[in-house]
Amino acid sequence: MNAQPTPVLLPVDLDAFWMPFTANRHFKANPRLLARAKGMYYWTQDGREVLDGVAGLWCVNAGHSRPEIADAVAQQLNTMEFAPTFQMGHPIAFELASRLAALAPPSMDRVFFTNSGSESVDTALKIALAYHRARGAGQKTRFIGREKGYHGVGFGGMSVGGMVNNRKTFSTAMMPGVDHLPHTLDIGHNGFSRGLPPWGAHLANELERLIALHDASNIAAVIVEPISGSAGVILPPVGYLKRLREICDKNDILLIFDEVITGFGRIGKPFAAQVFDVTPDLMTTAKGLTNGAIPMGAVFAQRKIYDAFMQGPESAIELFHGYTYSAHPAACAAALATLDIYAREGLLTRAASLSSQWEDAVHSLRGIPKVIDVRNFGLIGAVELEPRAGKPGTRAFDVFLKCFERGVMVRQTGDVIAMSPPLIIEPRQITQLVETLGEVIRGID
Ligand code: PXG
Repeated sequence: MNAQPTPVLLPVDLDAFWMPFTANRHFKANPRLLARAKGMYYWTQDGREVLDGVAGLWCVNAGHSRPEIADAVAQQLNTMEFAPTFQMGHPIAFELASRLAALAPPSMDRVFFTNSGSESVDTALKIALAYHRARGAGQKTRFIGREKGYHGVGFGGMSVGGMVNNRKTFSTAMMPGVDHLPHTLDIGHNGFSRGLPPWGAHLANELERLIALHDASNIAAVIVEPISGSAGVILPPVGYLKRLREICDKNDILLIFDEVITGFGRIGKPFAAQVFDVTPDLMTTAKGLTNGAIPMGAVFAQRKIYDAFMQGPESAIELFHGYTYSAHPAACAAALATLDIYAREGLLTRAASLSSQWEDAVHSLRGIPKVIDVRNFGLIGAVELEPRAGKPGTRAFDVFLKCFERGVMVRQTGDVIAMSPPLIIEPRQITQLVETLGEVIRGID
């Protein structure tokens, strides 16, 4: 990549922007400003090249600044910048839904559009409640999430999520009627597993315990990420997801897969449901849907769920839910252009062909002092560091900062460094990413 650095002026004032999920004071004292991006790289405002090891935030699967997407969005904005989708429609919304349905597991061919992962999750939870009610089982209202799960920051997603920092401040505002399965991270049994960990399928049986406690007649749905991302990459033990599916089937409970990070090729097929051969009832997506270019999310529903709503008078609204920007024309244009790129460049299956090199690369970090686990699947990798005594998270945060100084962007959560590069990554860039990370970890106290 030999793009010319364009000088970008430092903003005069960093005070007004209240940054999300950021240590604002630390950042504003030491700003890391990104000014441009192309392909596998960002450039900082002072012109330094930074290899993107995390696809922005798990979203830029086809690499940065794709002109096909920019052109499609520009053309759409010049043709019709907005059109309502409440009691109206516009053609590319329907085209996009059909294209998405064709990528999804066979029976998941109904698509509800949102603007983010958080909205997708809240939408899926509401569809689950309304579905049961539509079939005369309106008492099925409880949800089951999982410890360490991340389902965005809406009240619903936060409640079924299981990350304590995201929950503790809002404890009294949690949605009622939610239980959590145990998470599946167990370094003692599974440390340094390559791919899926062998131990832990039985943890899915905890669902039976919760069913025995509440009775299946009260439970609407179970929601899990097939692979947890935000919590520091937690993989499903071999057989675990199939077991969850079986228990849900037996008890008339919907299974929701949150595929916000695993969707759109991250682990070698369009969706994790296909990789793990487990079809959920609802699937939440966002991020890679538009390559991160325009905010958009989508909830995929089994046809039987949609059909359950299509009762009653034909002129009546079946689901009182939707967003002003559901299927926004610019987002639809971005998504269609993104799907074209994915198809043309084979990106939705590219992670499968790179995954063994990726696995070898990330596992080469085993043996470095302070590395207590390495995890990988598809084009996802994580390195867990021993926390500093009394200062959890600071070691990995320092690794993140040092990597950025050395021209590599990784993601830090707790004492875990996560990596999820754009799916266009080349083998030499995998080497650069992992070698830089290894050198930085070796040099950190
Ligand atoms: N579900 C999952 C599984 C996610 O990973 C969301 C829902 C929420 O999406 P929105 O678009 O509302 O942010 C996410 C978001 C990280 C990281 O550090 C992960 C996310 C966002 C920011 C950082 O891994 N995932």
